[in-house]
Amino acid sequence: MVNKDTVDYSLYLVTDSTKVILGDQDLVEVVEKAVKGGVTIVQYRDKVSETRDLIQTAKRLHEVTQAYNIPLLINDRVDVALAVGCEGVHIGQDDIDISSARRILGNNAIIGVTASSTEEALAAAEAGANYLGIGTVFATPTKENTKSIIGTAGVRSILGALSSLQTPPKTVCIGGINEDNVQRVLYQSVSINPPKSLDGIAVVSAIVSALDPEAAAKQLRSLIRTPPPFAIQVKKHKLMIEADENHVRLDLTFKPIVTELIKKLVDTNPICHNMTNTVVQNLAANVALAIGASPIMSLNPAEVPSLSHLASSLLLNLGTLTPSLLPIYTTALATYNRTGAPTILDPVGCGATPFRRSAVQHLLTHGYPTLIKGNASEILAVASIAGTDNLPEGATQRGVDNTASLPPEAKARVVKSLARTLRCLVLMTGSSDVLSDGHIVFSISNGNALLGEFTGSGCALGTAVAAVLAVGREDALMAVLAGVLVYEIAAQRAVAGGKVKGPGTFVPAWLDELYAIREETKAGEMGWVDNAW
Ligand code: 3NM
Ligand code: MG
Repeated sequence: MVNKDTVDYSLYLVTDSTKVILGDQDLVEVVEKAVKGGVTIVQYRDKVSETRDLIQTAKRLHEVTQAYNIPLLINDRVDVALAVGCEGVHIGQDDIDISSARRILGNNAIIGVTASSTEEALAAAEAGANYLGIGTVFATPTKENTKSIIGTAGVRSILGALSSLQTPPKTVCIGGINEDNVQRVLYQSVSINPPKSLDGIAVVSAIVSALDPEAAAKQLRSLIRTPPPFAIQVKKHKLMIEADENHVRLDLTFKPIVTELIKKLVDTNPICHNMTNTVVQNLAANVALAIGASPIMSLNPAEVPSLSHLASSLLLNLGTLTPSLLPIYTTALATYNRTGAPTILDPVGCGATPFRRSAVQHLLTHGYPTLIKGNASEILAVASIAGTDNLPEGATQRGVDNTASLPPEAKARVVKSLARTLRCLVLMTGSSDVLSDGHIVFSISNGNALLGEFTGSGCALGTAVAAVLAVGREDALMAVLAGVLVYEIAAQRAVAGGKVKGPGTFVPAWLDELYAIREETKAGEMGWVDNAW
């Protein structure tokens, strides 16, 4: 007997009886293989067969699921569920209402409901749904004319709304989930504060269309249990002294951590894949070289698969992004996500045009960045796209330059809350740079105003940080801090040299100092970091 209150929703199989998905396979055989592979709950969804056949197939399916002690639910057809005596139904928004289904099937039945918005989710919870099928996450050929594609951000906001309920229903998400994205979907859809994650994922084609449904189910089960390779790693250092809720002051002991990371960069000379804008490619490559990385500035989609094995980090800079480049960036991000290498998203001018906003939304739907780096306007724009709570009023952006002026507390709040929402690192640059992993916030006040007097300095910072992250993924927060410090301390040293007259003389002097820090580090001299405050 299946107990409705202890059902395992982790790998939920929905069947399909159309030729395109099922092919010549026997449905019951496919389901049996899938259950053997580790499917934990099955929904018989058949929009084509006659009622007599529905009942017959459902009975055969029920024999299989009973043998494995997992529930069988019927899509839409309460009558079929009743005839078969299986564990329940799954109903869509246009099907029978929940309380009628409950009245017919009784208290022990499992009743699941499709929800694609917080309103639908809360209404179904209120009406007593045992679980929700949240979707459509990604557009899928399996179900045409889906109502709305909500992405992981949509799932996250539904989970956020449910988290306030005393006894929320269980949740799975559906639509385009497969081996490639399942870990990312589970990771990115978590709603923080209070934490609420999905109880499982529901798939059709990832299992039914697989060459080997048993192996596919087994693989999905194992992926569900494992955190994604890119899951952010932040070491806990005892050295940080919490100054107040939003700020962490570093005492001097952080310096060896930072210098060690730079030493590792200089010693290992990692390959860093930069997909950046045409304005700054040359400067960014020179900065990467000067600090000790080996940059590859390739926008070629044909090279992404091989570079993703060669390179230790990926920078995506949206400065001169075009519609034809966007799918290339998207594929690159997803490809590096599979290797686990750190990825850096620089959403240049994000709020400035609808194209840039939708590009960022697209990238965040189909991939995961380890770090999002931008000026105040850009970070505010990303925060609004990501649905971060409590944004300051009137955050706007013209062009690509920073127009947002925020008090330091507001900056800290936005950066921290975006990092929490997306479970990544966020760096907001400015006269003071603000960096957070969603838990702690650093302010870094190094640098020189001349960095703002030539084009591409912000983009080059993204490249510098990508270089340190390439060797520092096990200590990602400190790697970003190290990248910012090297870059900004070199600027201070360039100006302190006394020969800089303006931006024209600054850039070469700055490159010289980045190079000098690299050579000092190679020689074991770590004094450069003493300029950090
Ligand atoms: N319901 P696949 S999407 C059956 O959004 C179904 O409610 C959806 O198929 C919804 O795993 C969907 O092959 C099809 O993408 C999911
Ligand atoms: Mg339906």
